[in-house]
Amino acid sequence: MSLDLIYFKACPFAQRTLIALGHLGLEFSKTLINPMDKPSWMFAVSPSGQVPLLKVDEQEVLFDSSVICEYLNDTAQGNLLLGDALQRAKQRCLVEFGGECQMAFAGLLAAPNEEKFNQVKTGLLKKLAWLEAQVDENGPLFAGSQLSMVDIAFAPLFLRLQHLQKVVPIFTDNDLPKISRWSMAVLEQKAVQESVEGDFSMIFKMVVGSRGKDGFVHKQMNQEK
Ligand SMILES: N[C@@H](CCC(=O)N[C@@H](CS)C(=O)NCC(=O)O)C(=O)O
Repeated sequence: MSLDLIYFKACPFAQRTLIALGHLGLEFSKTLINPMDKPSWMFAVSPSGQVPLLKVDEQEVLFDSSVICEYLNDTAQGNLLLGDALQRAKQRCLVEFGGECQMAFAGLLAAPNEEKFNQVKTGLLKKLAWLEAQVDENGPLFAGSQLSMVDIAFAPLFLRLQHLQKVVPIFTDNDLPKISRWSMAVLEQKAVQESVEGDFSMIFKMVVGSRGKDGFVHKQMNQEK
């Protein structure tokens, strides 16, 4: 079987699939796309024109990171989804929620001024406060010691929050102790570290400079220099 991942370098959803591929030990190739210059063939296989896409055996194409991660898990007979049908469904709910949190994070970068930034931040913190209550008491990962689909779903957000917090504080360890501990454990995972190509601080700067050009975060970042 051949697997080709079609992705943008800075895409958090593509990063989820890279983590799953690495963790599950599957062999794959990668096709890097420039988001500013998408090839026309992409629209034939991706109705939304989004990445990640997974080409299987050079024929079938799957889209949506959560679907791709589940397919990879099934293919490798992995155990990224744990427990009975209801427990697995609950993990899928959290994966979906991870996407919502990621979109809220994108809103922070895009905020044109401090007022809008604080408004979006309040929304994100509300989501994270709900999430805090769902995290395993002992950790270190979401549901204990084993990496799961929920860890993979949130890993890209945790990485981006870590970099954003160097520029603008969002929350402290005391505000969200379980998420803080969980995110540290997730970012220490080998598959998470290997999912980043090159220096992520440079990638993050590039994203802020394009997605959030002249916005609040961009200005704060430039003031830092
Ligand atoms: N729900 C999708 C979201 C994917 C997504 O938002 N991808 C972004 C890049 S991070 C994209 O392709 N954006 C390009 C566009 O919308 O034109 C998933 O989980 O795969």
